[in-house]
Amino acid sequence: MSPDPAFDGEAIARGDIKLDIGTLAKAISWVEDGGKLPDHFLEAGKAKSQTIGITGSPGVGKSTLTSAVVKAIRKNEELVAVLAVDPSSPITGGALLGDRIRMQEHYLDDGVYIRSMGSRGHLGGLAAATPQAIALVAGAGFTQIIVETVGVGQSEVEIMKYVDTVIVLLAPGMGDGVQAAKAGILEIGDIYVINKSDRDLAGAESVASELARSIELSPRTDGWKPEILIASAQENIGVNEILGAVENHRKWRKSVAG
Ligand SMILES: Nc1nc2c(ncn2[C@@H]2O[C@H](COP(=O)(O)OP(=O)(O)OP(=O)(O)O)[C@@H](O)[C@H]2O)c(=O)[nH]1
Ligand SMILES: [Mg+2]
Repeated sequence: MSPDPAFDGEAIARGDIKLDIGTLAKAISWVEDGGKLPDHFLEAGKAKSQTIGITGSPGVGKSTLTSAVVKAIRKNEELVAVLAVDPSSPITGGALLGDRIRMQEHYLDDGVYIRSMGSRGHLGGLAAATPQAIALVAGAGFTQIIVETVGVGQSEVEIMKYVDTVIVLLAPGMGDGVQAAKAGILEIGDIYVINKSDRDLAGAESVASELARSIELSPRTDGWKPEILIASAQENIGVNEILGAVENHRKWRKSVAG
């Protein structure tokens, strides 16, 4: 589809097209279809929002954790947007339905904006649309933004470049997965969360220590030491600690930015 001619990047940036809930949905479709916002608008969006990316294998609990984090953020009355990015398949009914169910307690809350984004067949397009969608929701006043994406390939690594803090979700029994995923998601995590610890605490601890060893062996060149946390999104265990780690990372980023 070609971008909707009713939209114009410069007009949005100037504020001539007001970003309210109704326009937002259409404007995000417009960037998905290839519409382009000016760079200064993207920069402004970045400056006024805090973005958290949540990635990890299918079914690891990303949407459940997102929902728990949204709930925690809403306690402070802050506006929060969720962009659920699904690059895995053009037919996404299953996963998106899952996301809907997981997030349904927030659907009646005006302070929460939830939007699914699909690849429409080309992954590069989704990676390009993500920072623009972030700028749009930021422009509409949603200053806390969570981007959920399935961590299976290169396009997710790309998408995660556009967020301030990346949370990589793992689950017990994924020890081998940690090895296998090393080249991919293990490069991008600022925070690692071993979820589903309610099911297998010892298993979660063993994934955590294996991860700690891997990180020890190949420390990051930027000086940030990724935090490793054990949680249960479903039981709401460890969610405040996760937000604490996000805050630590934010402070660190500020300190290195000078
Ligand atoms: N026991 C347990 N189950 C969990 C936990 N977190 C999520 N689940 C369950 O795991 C399943 C998948 O959860 P989702 O939150 O949809 O996982 P997801 O990573 O978003 O899945 P996709 O978006 O499809 O990749 C659901 O049945 C959840 O109820 C947890 O902490 N403990
Ligand atoms: Mg999900």
